[in-house]
Amino acid sequence: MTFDVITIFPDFFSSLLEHGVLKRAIAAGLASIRLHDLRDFTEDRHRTVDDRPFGGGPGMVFKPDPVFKAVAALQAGRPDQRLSVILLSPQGRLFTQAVAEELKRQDHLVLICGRYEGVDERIAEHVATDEISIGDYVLSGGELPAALIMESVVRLLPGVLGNEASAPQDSFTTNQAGCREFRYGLLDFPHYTRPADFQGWKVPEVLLSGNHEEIRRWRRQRALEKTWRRRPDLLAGFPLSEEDRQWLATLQRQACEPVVIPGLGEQKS
Ligand code: 9D3
Repeated sequence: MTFDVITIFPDFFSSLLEHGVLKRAIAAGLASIRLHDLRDFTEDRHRTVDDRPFGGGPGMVFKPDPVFKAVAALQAGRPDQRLSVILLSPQGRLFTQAVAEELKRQDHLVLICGRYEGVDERIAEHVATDEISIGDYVLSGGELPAALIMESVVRLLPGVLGNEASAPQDSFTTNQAGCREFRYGLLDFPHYTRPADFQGWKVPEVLLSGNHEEIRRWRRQRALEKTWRRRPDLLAGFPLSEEDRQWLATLQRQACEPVVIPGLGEQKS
């Protein structure tokens, strides 16, 4: 899989390519990441990539011409296929594991990293084929989002993590619109390793018991409980077993149970 990254900070990516999953995938010949300095596609002496916004307002906007030229140069190398061109922007569709699963099917992606107040809208309209945001928080540009997307897509490629035949098992559900959709499933259960007692903080007894059925049930209950408390949105799309439903009903009853505070409401004598 080939990623072509268009950025004014190509150096930002160098350490990422020297570590972890991206380094391994590149070394194994399963991914290649090519960095393109947007300023190389300018024509003026100052290598200008930005300009003031029409209509006024603060900040600067990426000019359309250098971005257009950068993508055109890449497209010229692949005249047979229309390239997938992703603009990273806060206005894009939200990046999720489902989007990563979708992108891993491509053999070539172009990633445009914006900066400043944004990119001339004509790039989003006429050059990009997709627009993606990584979440509802303000960053200074698309470089970190591009790196994040490459990391999460590359680790799904067959052979990268040694997961040659990693067929998705229980990861798909049907959403309200009736479409098959990826879900994380539940949040993970807690993990422990030795020592069984660390500074007086003990590992739950059940995990030391050797009773595999009890361990399975404990882990499932902890995963359900954590998901119910922190990410109830995930439960909406998750296929629950009858046992799961019973445990969630128990949690709900416990939560509705009035808290007993000894002595509360008693008259002082
Ligand atoms: C504070 C400026 N904002 C005014 C409402 C608009 C804005 C413009 C450009 C906010 C951030 C940016 C730069 N961000 C990205 O290019 C970006 C991004 C992000 O900020 N959050 C989540 N995903 C992404 S993908 C690209």
